[in-house]
Amino acid sequence: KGESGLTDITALRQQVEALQEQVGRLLGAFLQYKKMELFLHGQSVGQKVFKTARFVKPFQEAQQVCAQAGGQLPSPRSAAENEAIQLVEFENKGAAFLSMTDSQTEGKFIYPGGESLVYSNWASGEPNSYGGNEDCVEMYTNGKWNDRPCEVKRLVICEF
Ligand code: 293
Ligand code: CA
Repeated sequence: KGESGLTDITALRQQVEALQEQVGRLLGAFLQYKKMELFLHGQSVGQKVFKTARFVKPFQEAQQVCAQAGGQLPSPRSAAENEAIQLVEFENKGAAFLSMTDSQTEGKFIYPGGESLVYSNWASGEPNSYGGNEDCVEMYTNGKWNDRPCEVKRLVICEF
């Protein structure tokens, strides 16, 4: 009995070693894919990844593009996240839509889930609801935000 117990431990040791090797190879392959995915059109910050579709769309269609891909439009909740989005814009030469709108209550911008903003980076004088029809938000390539009509076409960046 004592002997078969030792055999069991030896077998388990070998299985653990084999698993460690598999996890190591998996991690290597994962890091390779991560590099490839973020190359040129993506940025990762904390747990979030921002990636551009490299085309422009009006807000509603942009929203659908990101949802279809299993993501959502960018909701920068810190200066670091805002800067990551700005970098993606820089590489793709254009202002992008953010996720937030004040469609529900004029002047009160909220995230898609309904939560109030925890971070903002409005350009000076914004949001000004210019012309009375600016319920969406674009991020200029300098990182500052401006409310804009949802009908204009802006670079699609998704948050994953
Ligand atoms: C007005 C005044 C400009 C400002 C612009 C944007 C439009 O034209 O200074 O840049 O509105 O707020 O969304
Ligand atoms: Ca504006």
